[in-house]
Amino acid sequence: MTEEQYQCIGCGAEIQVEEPEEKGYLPLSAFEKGKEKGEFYCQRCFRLRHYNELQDLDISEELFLDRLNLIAEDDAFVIQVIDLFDIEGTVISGLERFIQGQPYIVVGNKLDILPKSVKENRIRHWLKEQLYINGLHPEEVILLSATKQSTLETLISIIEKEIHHHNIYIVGVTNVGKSTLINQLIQYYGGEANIITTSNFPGTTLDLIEIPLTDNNSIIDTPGIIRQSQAAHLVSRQSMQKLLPTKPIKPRTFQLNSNQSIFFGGMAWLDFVKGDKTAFTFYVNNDLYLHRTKTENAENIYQEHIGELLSPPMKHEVDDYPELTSIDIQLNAEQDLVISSLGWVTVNKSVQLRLHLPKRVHYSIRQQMI
Ligand SMILES: Nc1nc2c(ncn2[C@@H]2O[C@H](COP(=O)(O)OP(=O)(O)OP(=O)(O)O)[C@@H](O)[C@H]2O)c(=O)[nH]1
Ligand SMILES: [Mg+2]
Repeated sequence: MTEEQYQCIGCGAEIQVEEPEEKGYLPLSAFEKGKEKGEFYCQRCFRLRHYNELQDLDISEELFLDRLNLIAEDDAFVIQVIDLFDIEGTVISGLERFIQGQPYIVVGNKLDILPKSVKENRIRHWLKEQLYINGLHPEEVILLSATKQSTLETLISIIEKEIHHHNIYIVGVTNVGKSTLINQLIQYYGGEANIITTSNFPGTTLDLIEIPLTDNNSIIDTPGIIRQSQAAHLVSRQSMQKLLPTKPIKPRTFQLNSNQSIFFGGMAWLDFVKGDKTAFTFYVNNDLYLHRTKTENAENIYQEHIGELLSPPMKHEVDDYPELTSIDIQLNAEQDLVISSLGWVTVNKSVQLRLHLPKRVHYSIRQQMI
């Protein structure tokens, strides 16, 4: 007996009725109903879409790499989506190697979370430079908000041109907004709203989802690559929402003297070790509590208040939260110190800093963004 295969249109997983803990599961009765309707949403997507509840799954990195290989073999045009809030954490610097010379562009998504005052052209120019530094030379760099149809014009004009010759693949790290973007495009081309499941939980899309746009060519959603170096992965999904902005960031400035420290909730802290009185401007989620204290008290305050005054992590997450290691940093005027998925801080004079951060979390210094 040959069994036909069905795919969940929410996440791309192959539908199965046997293992509730695995991806693509549907109880038999729901499976039969789906067959009548000709469309399936797996149980995990159903819960995510209706209750914003996520069933945890082990998601393999291999699958992602395997799918990237498919792109190299296809006649592809690639759109790499990155998150403007966490560029260093979401850029795939090996992309050119993976897709082996296929044409690609980069979309800087979530433009709406940058402070309202920023000049788009300047940011685009700056982003291009950052991409060059990472060894990427895309045909175009576009800034947009996948959640706002009105910002998609430039991208759509590129898609209109390329779709006649290529399948278009949307790739990127998890949670950058790939599926949100495809849903907008589906709607633009007259399809139903929000067909593909999206969520603020990383690892939502599980396999390729192909949306035919012409008789021959499709636009294809892909599962995101999971980056353990993003601080957000160290806490629960609930805490994650305290870290990742959904509204324009309101920069917060502190006039600091040396020997003062600032806590990023309980995720990390920064000591101002040496330098004249300086303005420190933080670009982090508006809901994240920034606590100022004297450096000599910082260690004690951290031990006493992590999980309470200093959160996230929340109280029940503290035991699993990794120890912080300290890193000495020289930060110059017009540079940003960036912490993956926490945000960044910038100064108006050269300063010597000490950053206390879990070892796994990626940080970097870059030319000032804003
Ligand atoms: N503020 C803002 N949020 C966005 C934007 N685009 C997507 N998001 C949010 O980012 C989160 C992730 O979006 P998804 O489309 O599920 O991301 P994905 O890249 O498909 O993620 P995976 O399937 O896990 O790889 C959701 O909460 C979206 O609402 C945007 O332009 N602005
Ligand atoms: Mg997705």
